Amino acid sequence: MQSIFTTIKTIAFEIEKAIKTTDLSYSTNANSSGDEQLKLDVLSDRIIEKAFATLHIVRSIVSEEQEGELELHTSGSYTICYDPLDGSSLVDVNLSVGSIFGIYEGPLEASNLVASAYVVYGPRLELVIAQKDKKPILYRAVDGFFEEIQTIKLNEKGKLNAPGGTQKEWYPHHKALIENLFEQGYRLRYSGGMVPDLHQILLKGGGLFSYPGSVEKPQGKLRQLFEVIPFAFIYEQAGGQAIDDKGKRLMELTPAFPHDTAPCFFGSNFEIEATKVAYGVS
Ligand code: AHM
Ligand code: MG
Repeated sequence: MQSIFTTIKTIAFEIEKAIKTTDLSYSTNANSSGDEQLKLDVLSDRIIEKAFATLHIVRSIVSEEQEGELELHTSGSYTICYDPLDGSSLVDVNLSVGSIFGIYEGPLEASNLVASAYVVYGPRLELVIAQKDKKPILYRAVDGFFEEIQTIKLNEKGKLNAPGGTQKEWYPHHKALIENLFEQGYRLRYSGGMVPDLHQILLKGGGLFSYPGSVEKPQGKLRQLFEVIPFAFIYEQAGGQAIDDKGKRLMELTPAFPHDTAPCFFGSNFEIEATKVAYGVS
């Protein structure tokens, strides 16, 4: 597993460089979710595929930017599901973006996730790695190397509220949850990039990040394998919770297809309990 983390560190430096040097025009393709792909999405995807192709313990990879699973080494044990450049449409306005990695051993379901990691490309380059039975660890790039900075632990209750989705499509009970948190003094912190938004809540002690379902999109937008499950694992390892709109742990999800999405709520315990009450699933 260490070789996977070492490879992710190398990938982080390469993608950071690509963000700074690649033009921001569209490629001629769309991905499986129908999003137009930037040249930068395609390049980040290639960087990751090329890097994992050299690692024999990696059996296969599944990318948000590609249709299905790509076999790499039949003798390998791990499948890595990744979003090469989450929030890439924010690069042109110079906001932070990220890469997300879920490392699975066995069939692609949340209970088989053994580790996850994300990279934040912001004013500084940071990496968080989570493994079973350990608090997630924050690393920061200094002079071309990642230095360990701290372990990450959520407080029981936070102060931040990051509500995703389109407000006019929110269900009334969801709107009530979000408004109720603001009435209690929570502050809005939402950039439109799930990596920096979830990172901020983790490092500032807690709060709620939500991306709900709606009448138009009952299953929300965020993808289970590459986005939802890797972050659910990190939030649980940090002492928080991560649930869907039925109050089920996101770590119990089994996607039917690689690009399946799910409504999702990540937070410290107080805010997730409030979500369960608002959704009538406590
Ligand atoms: P992407 O993988 O195409 O970049 O989409 C994921 C991003 C998340 O980072 C963010 O939370 C969400 O999309 C915001 O989407 P929207 O602005 O459509 O609500
Ligand atoms: Mg994404």
